[in-house]
Amino acid sequence: MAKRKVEGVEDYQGAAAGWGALKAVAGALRGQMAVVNETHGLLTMNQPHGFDCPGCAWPDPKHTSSFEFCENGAKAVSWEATSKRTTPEFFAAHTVSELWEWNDHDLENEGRLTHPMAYDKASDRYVPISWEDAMTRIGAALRALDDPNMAEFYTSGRCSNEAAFLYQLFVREYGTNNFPDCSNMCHEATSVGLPQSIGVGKGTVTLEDFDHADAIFCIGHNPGTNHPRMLTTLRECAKRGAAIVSINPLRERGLERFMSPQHPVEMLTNSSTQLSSAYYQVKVGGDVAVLKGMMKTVIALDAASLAEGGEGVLDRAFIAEHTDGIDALLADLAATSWERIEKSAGLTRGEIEEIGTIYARAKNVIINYGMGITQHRHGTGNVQQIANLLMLRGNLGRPGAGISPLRGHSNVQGDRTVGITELPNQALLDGIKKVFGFEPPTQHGHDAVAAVRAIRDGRSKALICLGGNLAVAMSDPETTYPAMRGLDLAVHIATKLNRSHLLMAKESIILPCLGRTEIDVQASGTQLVTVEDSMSMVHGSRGGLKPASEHLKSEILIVAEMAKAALPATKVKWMELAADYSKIRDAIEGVFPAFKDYNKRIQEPGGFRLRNAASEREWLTPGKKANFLIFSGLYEDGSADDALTLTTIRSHDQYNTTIYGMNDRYRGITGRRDVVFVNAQDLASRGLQHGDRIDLSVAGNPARTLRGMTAVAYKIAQGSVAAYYPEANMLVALDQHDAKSGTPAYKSIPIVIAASAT
Ligand SMILES: Nc1nc2c(c(=O)[nH]1)N[C@H]1C(S)=C(S)[C@@H](COP(=O)(O)OP(=O)(O)OC[C@H]3O[C@@H](n4cnc5c(=O)[nH]c(N)nc54)[C@H](O)[C@@H]3O)O[C@H]1N2
Ligand SMILES: Nc1nc2c(c(=O)[nH]1)N[C@H]1C(S)=C(S)[C@@H](COP(=O)(O)OP(=O)(O)OC[C@H]3O[C@@H](n4cnc5c(=O)[nH]c(N)nc54)[C@H](O)[C@@H]3O)O[C@H]1N2
Ligand SMILES: [Mo]
Repeated sequence: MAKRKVEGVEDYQGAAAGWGALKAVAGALRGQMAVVNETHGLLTMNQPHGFDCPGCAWPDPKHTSSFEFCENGAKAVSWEATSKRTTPEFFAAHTVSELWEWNDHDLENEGRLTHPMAYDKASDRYVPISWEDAMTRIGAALRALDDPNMAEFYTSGRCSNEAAFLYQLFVREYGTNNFPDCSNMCHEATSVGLPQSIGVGKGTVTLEDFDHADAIFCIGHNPGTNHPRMLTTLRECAKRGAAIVSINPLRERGLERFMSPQHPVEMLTNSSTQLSSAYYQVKVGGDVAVLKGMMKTVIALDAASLAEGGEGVLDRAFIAEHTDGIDALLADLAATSWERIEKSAGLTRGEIEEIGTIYARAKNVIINYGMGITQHRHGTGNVQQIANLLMLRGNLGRPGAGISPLRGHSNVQGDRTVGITELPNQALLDGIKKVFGFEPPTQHGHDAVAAVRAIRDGRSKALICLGGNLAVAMSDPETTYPAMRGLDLAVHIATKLNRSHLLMAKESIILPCLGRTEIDVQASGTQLVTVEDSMSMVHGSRGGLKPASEHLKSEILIVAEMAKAALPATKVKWMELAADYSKIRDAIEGVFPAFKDYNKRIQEPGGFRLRNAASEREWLTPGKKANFLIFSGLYEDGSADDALTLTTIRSHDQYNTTIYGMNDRYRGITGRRDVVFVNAQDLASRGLQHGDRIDLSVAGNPARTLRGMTAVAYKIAQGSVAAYYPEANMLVALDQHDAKSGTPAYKSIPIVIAASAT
């Protein structure tokens, strides 16, 4: 049957990247930039003396390659380097109530913030405020709280190591460990799960390992959109003959085919490189089942090999010397039936055995994963089963093998490394005390969900945000929005206006900051900042563009001034540190020995790699071994029979809550975001059709209903549906999160769909 024609919905035929990407970049530049600056901005990105791309955390080959083309990197840069401005005149012309009605794209599309602004209730407008007054008010409000634990200090992962370090220092001297962080909504399942398994909460591979891998698994991530520079690496691997296996409910073009803009022959002949050698459309939330099925296959192949007099498939030497817990894992796998695995995975035993066999036959294996793994009620369990699978064949701590969580924000990993954590360890606390001479608080603080709960319950009255758009990124806007409107103080250090800034507290202040692309001049001269990528490489970033407004301050200076205003008896020389960022790096080195010779080592091309014990087979777990950990049972949703599982995903034209445009090219969507991707059979069995308007309700809780979405018949696993983040966040209750890590379950929401009532 021919598909019915639906406005803005078509099948996308092309490969990832290619001419469409070049066209999209040209469009992005035209839309945002004054022509003079564009080439400089783009050409210094990820160059030895340029700035780190704010797009994603995928590493660069030594930071010395010729300009690596990336469509979404170019969008991120042009969005920041735009010639548009959100000025005091703009705020004078629009009340906050009026701006609230604007959509997320239009708010940010007004351009860069230019002046510090404070909310004036009488006129319902943001009005200009001097930096001095802003700091005085913030300092007074923070000092007025009965308890420092009544304030929340959010971080979004774009800020540099230097800014993050100074921020945590300020917050700890102020007296709390309340550090809600974008990471809590992102890779927290990794940060909590991996240390228990292998003793470190980060990936173990380097870019060079990809040159030696025989099989590469991509589970629950979409590199064509979210880590586009990874496609170049995958392409090399595919050309070399390495197997690339994708496990994803949706057929993602970026995992299937990639036409490299750097390879003129491919561009000219319109050919492309096939990436995935195998693609398995797992049911949303079915990864534990797939991973257990793969492990069962490995065990069975091992037994068969031994029976034939072979040497087996398990890496027995590794397991004996380096691990604990294999017996419990074997017992758990034996007790898990194929029947249940097939049901939960939405794949047949034959298919899972195929994947398991590819894994078992490959000498060196890397497993990459993203939000499709972490943002579940069992996200930590997912991560730990990946570690188990790797450990069975000793695929950790040797060349060409390892675990590779794809981090989100470009410096989210670095922010964590330098102290943004609600659970400080003793070394961090001792380091701060030694270097700065004050006693940092030891009591555990709030993560993102806990912070919102505390704000909702009136236990926290102040919120400072170093970047981001917490209210929109967080689950459950119906809880989060009113909660934030009950604050006494809300401060947003930001580059662009967003919805979180429009949730008015008694006192609301916006502080505009420099972005990564801009020249940062302080008392000692032009400054450089540093960041850490997904593979623990730390390197410098130096902006080259003229700041968007003469009134902007760097995040570092803003934090320093805030600290000075809030802490009259401070022991830290804030202004000295802010005047010369190399002094901040010296302080970081003082607190964290891993940063030895920090200022010197960032001079090397490509920077330096922070040591990762697990990649040297040193296990920093209590038992000094890597642990096989059990996830009991499978993820089986107990909700109604007709329930589907909704996952929320990013379009190609968005950066988290920043909506660049309304297209999602690789999924064939143009000019709209109000779509839901559904398997054709799931539509048919409900009497629905491609293009129908439907409502999505949380199973068992019709009060949470997202109305009037358009159903798109899509190549998605049966039983699974997908919609865009953040539009679908109202379907995720605040309490729906991974019990172990607190990561909201943005990707496993039981829902029912029906023809729209509106
Ligand atoms: N251009 C751009 N780049 C970005 C971002 C952006 O928004 N735009 N965001 C940045 C950030 S903060 C992050 S965290 C990363 C996010 O990068 P990704 O992890 O790629 O993010 P998502 O779009 O959430 O998509 C995850 C993928 O998981 C799949 N998936 C969904 N549910 C499941 C499941 O249950 N199992 C499996 N196996 N797969 C599933 C989806 O189909 C999708 O392909 O990207 C970073 N880079
Ligand atoms: N349903 C659903 N929800 C999700 C997710 C999902 O997959 N599904 N993903 C989650 C994930 S992985 C993440 S990381 C979070 C993201 O959560 P956040 O990090 O809070 O959100 P962003 O959209 O990245 O923040 C955008 C804002 O950051 C500010 N900004 C941009 N650049 C800079 C800068 O250089 N400095 C400063 N100070 N501010 C800047 C701008 O004002 C902009 O409006 O969302 C989470 N929410
Ligand atoms: Mo993220």
